[in-house]
Amino acid sequence: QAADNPYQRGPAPTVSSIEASRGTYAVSETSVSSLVSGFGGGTIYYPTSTADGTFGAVAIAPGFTAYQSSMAWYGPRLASQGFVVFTIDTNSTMDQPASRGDQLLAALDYLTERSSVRSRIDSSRLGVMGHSMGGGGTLEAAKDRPSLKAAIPLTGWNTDKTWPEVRTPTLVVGADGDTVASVGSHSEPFYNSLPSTLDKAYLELRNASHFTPNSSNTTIAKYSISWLKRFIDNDTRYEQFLCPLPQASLTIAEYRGTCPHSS
Ligand code: 9J3
Ligand code: ZN
Repeated sequence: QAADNPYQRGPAPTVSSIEASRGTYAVSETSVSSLVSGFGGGTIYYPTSTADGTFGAVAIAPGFTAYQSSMAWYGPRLASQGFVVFTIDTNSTMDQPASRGDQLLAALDYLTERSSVRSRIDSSRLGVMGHSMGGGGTLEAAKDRPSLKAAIPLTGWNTDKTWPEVRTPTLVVGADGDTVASVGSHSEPFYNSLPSTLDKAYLELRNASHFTPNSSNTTIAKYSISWLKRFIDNDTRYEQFLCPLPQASLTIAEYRGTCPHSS
């Protein structure tokens, strides 16, 4: 760990390291019972070693009718880069975005206060992610808890299109071919309504669908890792992947954002 940033974890990143299927940390996992209160249980993925001190943490919610299994690939992918990752089930698969936001926050509280890995977590450095209604819930959680360091809604869905209240650096991920939560009705207004002074970005995946975030995806992974590292760990070594803004490409239909970053 560098003396100038006590939160920095892992080696200096490269394009290959953020695109890789795994980072440098071996990962362990532990299940959390569905009988806990406030959310539906889940799976915690965490770096096995305690030699590098504590880690930031992120809770991840699935979409409408879906389970933690739909988000399982993020567990080892992100934890191996140096985060504690909690993929959750919701109390009911029918829960709406506001409830999913409350459940993400309950999961973070469980993770930092009661879980078996609580001593491995820096409870001041937390983030949220989610798919579809879980992405809508991600915005709800950020709105309700401004101390969160990073938020990433993935093909998010919400009837609330306006998020000027958010103070958490937010990476909005949309899919160009999404017919369930079309970018024109969801991700784009979400991004546009976030404060112009906020560190925010909009990544529109090319040739992608509403369900693209449910399978391993290198573009989602590399920018999610960079966003979490930059804003949960304050790791400016990852700034190079976010600013200047990534160009449109075979996998990126559009990328917008606020550079340079202000936090
Ligand atoms: O979580 C989602 O996949 C939400 C999309 C949806 O079906 O909303 C309509 C009620
Ligand atoms: Zn609103």
